[in-house]
Amino acid sequence: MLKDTKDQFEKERYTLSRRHFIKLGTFLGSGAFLSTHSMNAIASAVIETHIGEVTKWHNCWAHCHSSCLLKIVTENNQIKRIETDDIGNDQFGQHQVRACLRGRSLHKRTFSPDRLKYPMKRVGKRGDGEFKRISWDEALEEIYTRLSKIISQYGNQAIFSRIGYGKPDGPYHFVPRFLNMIGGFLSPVGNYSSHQIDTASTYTYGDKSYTMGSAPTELARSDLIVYFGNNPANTRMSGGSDTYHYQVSKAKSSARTIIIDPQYTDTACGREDQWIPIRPGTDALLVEALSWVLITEKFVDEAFLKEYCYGYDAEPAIPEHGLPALDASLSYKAYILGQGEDGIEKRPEYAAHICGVPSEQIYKLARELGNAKAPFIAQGWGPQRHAAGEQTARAIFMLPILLGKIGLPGTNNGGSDFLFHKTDIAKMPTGKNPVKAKIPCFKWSEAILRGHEMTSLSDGIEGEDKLNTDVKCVFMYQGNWLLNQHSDCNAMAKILANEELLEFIFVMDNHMTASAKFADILLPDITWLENSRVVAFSTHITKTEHVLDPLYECRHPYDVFSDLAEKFGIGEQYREGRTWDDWQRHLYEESRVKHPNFPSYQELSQKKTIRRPFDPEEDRYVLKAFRLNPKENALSTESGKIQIYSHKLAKIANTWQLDEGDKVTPLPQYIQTWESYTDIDTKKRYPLQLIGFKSKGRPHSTFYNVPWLREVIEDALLINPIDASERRLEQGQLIHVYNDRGTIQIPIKITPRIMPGVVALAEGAWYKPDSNGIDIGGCINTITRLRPTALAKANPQGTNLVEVKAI
Ligand SMILES: Nc1nc2c(c(=O)[nH]1)N[C@H]1C(S)=C(S)[C@@H](COP(=O)(O)OP(=O)(O)OC[C@H]3O[C@@H](n4cnc5c(=O)[nH]c(N)nc54)[C@H](O)[C@@H]3O)O[C@H]1N2
Ligand SMILES: Nc1nc2c(c(=O)[nH]1)N[C@H]1C(S)=C(S)[C@@H](COP(=O)(O)OP(=O)(O)OC[C@H]3O[C@@H](n4cnc5c(=O)[nH]c(N)nc54)[C@H](O)[C@@H]3O)O[C@H]1N2
Ligand SMILES: [Mo]
Repeated sequence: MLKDTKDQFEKERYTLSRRHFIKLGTFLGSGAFLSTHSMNAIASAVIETHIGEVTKWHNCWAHCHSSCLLKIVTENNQIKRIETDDIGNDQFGQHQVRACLRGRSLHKRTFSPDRLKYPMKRVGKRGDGEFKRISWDEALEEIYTRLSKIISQYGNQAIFSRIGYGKPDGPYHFVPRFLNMIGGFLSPVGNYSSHQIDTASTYTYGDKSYTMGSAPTELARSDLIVYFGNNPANTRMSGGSDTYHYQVSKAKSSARTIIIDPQYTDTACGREDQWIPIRPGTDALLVEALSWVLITEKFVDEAFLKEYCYGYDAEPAIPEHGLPALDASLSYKAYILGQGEDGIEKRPEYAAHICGVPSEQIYKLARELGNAKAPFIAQGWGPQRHAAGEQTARAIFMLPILLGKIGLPGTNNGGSDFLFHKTDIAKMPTGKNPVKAKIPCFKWSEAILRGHEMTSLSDGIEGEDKLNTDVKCVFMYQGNWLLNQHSDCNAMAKILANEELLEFIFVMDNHMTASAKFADILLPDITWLENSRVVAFSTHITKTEHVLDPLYECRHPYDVFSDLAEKFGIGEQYREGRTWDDWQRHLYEESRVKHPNFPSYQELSQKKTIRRPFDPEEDRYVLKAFRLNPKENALSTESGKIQIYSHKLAKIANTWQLDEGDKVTPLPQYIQTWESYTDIDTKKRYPLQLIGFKSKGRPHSTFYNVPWLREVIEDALLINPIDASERRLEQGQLIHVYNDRGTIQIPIKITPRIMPGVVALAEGAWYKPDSNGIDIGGCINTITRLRPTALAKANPQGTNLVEVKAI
């Protein structure tokens, strides 16, 4: 029996058994297709299945960017079951886009008992979760009054806002549009996903778009795949997404595949040729050792490095770029060969004991890389979500750079191998933000405590030299980053509870999350199935329709923000005479100017979903134009070339006020950080490294409240048998994993799929402290740290030292 249906409302609304669900779910990531009709098949809007049943096309808006097609079978405005794409061909490029377990359990999320039903105002202490129901008008009036007070007392810079990832790629720009119209807000630089690699990409390749490298379809032309902390089997797992592209393309080339990760991931899972477990945070050191072999054994492409790159060796001055000459002793080559400032040769023997990778393996990998014709080297974003993550990302970029294997078929630039799952639909215009100052996204919480002290040199403030106020209001739409997805939940709970420091917290969500409990005003949003939107993805364009009428008193956020704008006397300016549907049409028509091959809005509205077949053979490798003509297609780096040595970073290293132990270096070099494998002092008490990862069971914290998913993919701390037996732990037992910041109570999973000395926990479980302050919800961020990285000032959530004990 399912235990998750306390709510009567819910009981009435599903008929699908769990067994049926799991059977469907076995398609998860497998790309096993039931071939039916021909390509270009177009689903009709409403298909009668059984008498009384109506099937409507929708799609899953989970934050993995696959936007899988869903067929929602309803009867009398009630959902009977959710099926997925069964139309189209099973030929790669025209394939069905089959949803994973999340999309197929969407109704469970929709009707979850903790669904927010009415606008609410906090009555208890912040965080206690005590609210009283109020009317929409009372809620909007209260928001108006509180925002107005903050603006008049502290100015708009005191309002921090960013959109969370409840439903990505969407036209939810109605929030910044509203805030900009009332005078602006303190906006974030970067995000929790990829701020470090984006920064690395900007310094190395000229802008952050190079975080995304070649598409997985290029694997078909590669002879060696090397993945650093990249697990598409979890992160892009749907049947139509990159995991499938990865499998099909890899099968075509039979490329040797090497996975470098502390975990034996599902991406490896018997489909790899070699798993190289590596200690978290040490990839940059491994790359240095590989570089040493590549240089000393003459595998590097000197001609490429000279023509396309800057700083491998000595460089002459480039007056047109305002660059001084670079002395050979400052170059990358000198650094690796021990002819630089530190005088250390970066031999594999030196790296081996820190990385946990035997030196013979390092020599072997370097030679394989050196001999590969088209190595495809990619990184996920786990390696960069660490204390010196920018350095790690820059270091991994160095491998294809040294080999000169960039801008060629089958190769990659060392970035992430996402396909081209882009939403091409125009966004609602947000106007200009009158507040110029921006803050690194992870630093918003520090700005509550000391915003007025924050400067560009000490805290990475952009747009202004300094902030002139502390943050007094947090305005959060569809996020759980007040604490759950941020770091150090216990410390954050104290900061958020302090009403003198933080005067107003606004949250609009679907569920009573850990963050929602801290709201002063909490608004109930409609969920995906009550909403409509146009999405254009690599494989299809869909105009989803309302499957359900808005439940309870939930309202469309556009209408809510439009009414709020009305309170500020700018309703008409906000709406420009359009309803939400009018905006959708308008934005779609704008997109068609850029994409004339898109169907008309009318056709799309009628057909609901239209396939966009793609040619898997098409070139999708990055930096093609640059490789063909580096002068005409110069990069926007300091030298116009791939920037190995950065003068800008050399300047930052000399001018920024960095915290003790933090380092910025002009070369991509390994840095020993706090709470790393080499932090001997902290390791005396907390000997295990803890990393997080993305669970198959949810996108972050969204869908956590779906018991089906939790049953299928159980949350547990992964621990190696060696570490478990040292602590006399048994399979499945409840343990405490802890450090100075807090304690999490969770079962363990003893498995050789995690390397000794490292434990791993899926991120996204909901923080739930018991009366002793122990987090029985299992949220990893209860024990992650608030200290940002040195350069991007980003979230280091993979760098943690902990201990585990039986309870
Ligand atoms: N330790 C650790 N922490 C991490 C990470 C990690 O790897 N390790 N990963 C980080 C990353 S990469 C990211 S992107 C962030 C993500 O962090 P967030 O952006 O906070 O994403 P979610 O946790 O999914 O929270 C999204 C919220 O939106 C709500 N929601 C969903 N749909 C809707 C809707 O239609 N309307 C409204 N109003 N709300 C909706 C959901 O209920 C949920 O509460 O977490 C970061 N935190
Ligand atoms: N199922 C699912 N899919 C998702 C999401 C989700 O929450 N659930 N979130 C989406 C979002 S917002 C994002 S940003 C993406 C990105 O997701 P990523 O950040 O790429 O995913 P992670 O699982 O955090 O990390 C990838 C791998 O890095 C490994 N790793 C951690 N530290 C290190 C290290 O120091 N070195 C090496 N070599 N490996 C390391 C982890 O073990 C993991 O296997 O995923 C997206 N897709
Ligand atoms: Mo993310």
